[in-house]
Amino acid sequence: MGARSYSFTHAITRMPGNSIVDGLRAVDTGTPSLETLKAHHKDYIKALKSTGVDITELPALEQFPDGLFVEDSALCLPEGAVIMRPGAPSRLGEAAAMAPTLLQFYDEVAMIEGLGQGSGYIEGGDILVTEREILVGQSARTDSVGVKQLREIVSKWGYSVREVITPRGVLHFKTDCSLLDEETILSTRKLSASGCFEGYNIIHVAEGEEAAANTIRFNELVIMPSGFPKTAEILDKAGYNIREVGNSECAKLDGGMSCLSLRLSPDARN
Ligand code: CIR
Repeated sequence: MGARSYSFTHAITRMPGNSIVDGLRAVDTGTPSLETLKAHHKDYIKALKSTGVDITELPALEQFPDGLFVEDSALCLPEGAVIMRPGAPSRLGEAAAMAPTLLQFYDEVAMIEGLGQGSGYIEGGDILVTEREILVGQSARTDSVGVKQLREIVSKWGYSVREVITPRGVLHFKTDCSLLDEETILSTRKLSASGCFEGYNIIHVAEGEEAAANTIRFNELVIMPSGFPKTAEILDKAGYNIREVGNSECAKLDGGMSCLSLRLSPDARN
């Protein structure tokens, strides 16, 4: 097994439901087509599967329009999983709904608990796990209390958590960056300008292709949204094995490649 930050044996996805048309979005750019979204989702799963992993495909949860964006509901590490506490009130229940599935994989499933008044919140889209640390971007969905709770849980498993800032107006930290390998991050210029990736190699997405920053390194593949030819060329020239997947419909809901799966290697503890 290679680097633990991008080597996975399993992934969890959730089918989009009819309620997807009610999914959250910062700006309304039109109603997503369920048919096209389903076709893209199928291609996405095919790309994951092509690396030889087991995929758990969960059924749609109509009561949660954003339920297909499973990444936000949990953080999966080899040692255990942590159920998030989404900052979007309509998404709170999605996290709890993921617990039974995670319990099939892990002995240890921890939870970011509500603390009554002053409760923290945190979503998986704000968490970037690299080979040396866990970066968590404070955002409109993730606050310091949530980050502190996560730190308390994962430090027991030997991880260090660094709190950074998601740029204003950007939904999640990983909307603007992705891990490419042990040392390398793909980022927008806006995010890297904050200095949060000091000590890493940075590859910038091409100008005007900021939406290409949300990709995933998944085993040997870099799965990226289609329609960003300049960034695809940069990554290809840098030696990455790219797979492009349509994302036009999820993009209407501020979703991308990372949001659509939980990626895990539950048996990779050493
Ligand atoms: C939301 O606003 O919560 C969803 N419409 C999109 C979530 C995207 N998730 C992610 O980037 N991890």
